[in-house]
Amino acid sequence: MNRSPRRRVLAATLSAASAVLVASGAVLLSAGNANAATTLGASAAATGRYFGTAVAAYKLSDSVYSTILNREFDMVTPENEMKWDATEPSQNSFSYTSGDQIVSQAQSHNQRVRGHALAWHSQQPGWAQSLSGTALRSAMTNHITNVATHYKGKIYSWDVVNEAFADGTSGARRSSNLQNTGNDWIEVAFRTARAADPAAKLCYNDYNTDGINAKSTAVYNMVSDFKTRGVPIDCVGFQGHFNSASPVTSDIQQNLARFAALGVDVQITELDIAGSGTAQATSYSSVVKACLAVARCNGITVWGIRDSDSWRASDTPLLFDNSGNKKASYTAALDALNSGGTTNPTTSVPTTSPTTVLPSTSNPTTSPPATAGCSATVSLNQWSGGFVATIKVTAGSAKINGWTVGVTLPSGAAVTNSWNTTASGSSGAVSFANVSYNGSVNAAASTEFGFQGTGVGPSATPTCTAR
Ligand code: G2I
Repeated sequence: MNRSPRRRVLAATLSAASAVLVASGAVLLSAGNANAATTLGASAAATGRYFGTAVAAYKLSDSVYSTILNREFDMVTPENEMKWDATEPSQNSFSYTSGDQIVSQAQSHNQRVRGHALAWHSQQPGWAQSLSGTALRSAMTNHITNVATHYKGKIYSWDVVNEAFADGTSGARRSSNLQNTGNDWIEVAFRTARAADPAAKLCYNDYNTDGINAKSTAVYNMVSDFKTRGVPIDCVGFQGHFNSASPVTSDIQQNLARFAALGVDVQITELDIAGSGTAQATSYSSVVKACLAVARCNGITVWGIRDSDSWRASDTPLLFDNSGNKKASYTAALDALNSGGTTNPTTSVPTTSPTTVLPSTSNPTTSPPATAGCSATVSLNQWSGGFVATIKVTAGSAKINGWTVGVTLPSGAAVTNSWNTTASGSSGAVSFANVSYNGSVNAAASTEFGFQGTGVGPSATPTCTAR
């Protein structure tokens, strides 16, 4: 995508509007909700969603950058560190140092990771660019198997295939060396990723697909076909790169909803909006609201933290200025998140594993206690030898400020990894407490956490104790 000249013009045009906005900033400031969360991650978590950002490993030592990252965000996408050129610079020789750095910093701050990207026509290492046919196809599957296996258990979702459709009205696949290996390369990539990391959600990701158009309809038709034929796909990412030539349009919500109706989760994955001031803030607000209006839109990721971190820095497209100050667009996004939306986004179901949502009456001895100000339900993705449990915590008739969920694991089962929670114990009776950003849950609202384990997943309704 090469839109920088266009976007620079827009930024210049809007600079005057920005000054006006600063003077009248109250227009965009808090809506006055007493329960409003004060960070993007906490506010998104109150409706069961995440708020993420692209992260560059080499910036983690910048304290302004890392302070904002760890305060505001609960999902990270490595901006370049997990791409093919970074992870396999020579054929079958893998390099994970920078990707590992991002993962370990995310884990130590209770942030989940969106892996990006296993198969893409761009940012391929030179050796792959010169391959074709069966040699390229097997290099692709070897790459996916190795990278997804290396990060197994640490990735919430993978962009398995990125940007495989052509721009314009053709609805065709983008021509690329990967496409030239045969039209089935995308489904082969998804099946290979599922085999390597069965617990990761597997996403298709693209740009200029945010609204309803020929390109998004072509992706829609592919996802529909995959669901019909059992190709394992769990989610679709909409990059959300907007500017004056490709503005936020009102059919984003409708587009997200039509994909969600196919049985996949949907996410905004690389949001940035060229501009400044009121116009930019209003656009951010409308994208956030579109996601909140769709139950299966379970997360939003912006493509960088400060404007200066953006790949298109001259467009000033992000939520923080070059010094790390919150922009009007930040406040607009936060206010939109705090205005609520559909809660309890459903969890996507890997097509190869059945999901069981256990009725709350399944085991009277472990039903939520009558005194609790919260309740919890479990949704299981179970396969032979392992499982992922997603637990939904729902506040009762009053806001809660913290929660602890008790889960009894069957004999032989053990927790190996968890997210959005602090686990105590790993087998038998295990308890899971909220972390800093998801303890506060409004009345009747929900938040989600999860854990992965070996053996058989929990079969009884969890208990929930509120604070
Ligand atoms: O908006 C751009 C994004 C479109 N969707 C897929 C994303 O993966 C893509 O990200 C951008 C990164 O933000 C850039 O940082 O992808 C670019 C490459 O396609 C990245 O740019 C590259 C530069 O082209 C290289 O010269 C540089 O070595 O970043 C590399 C690492 O800094």
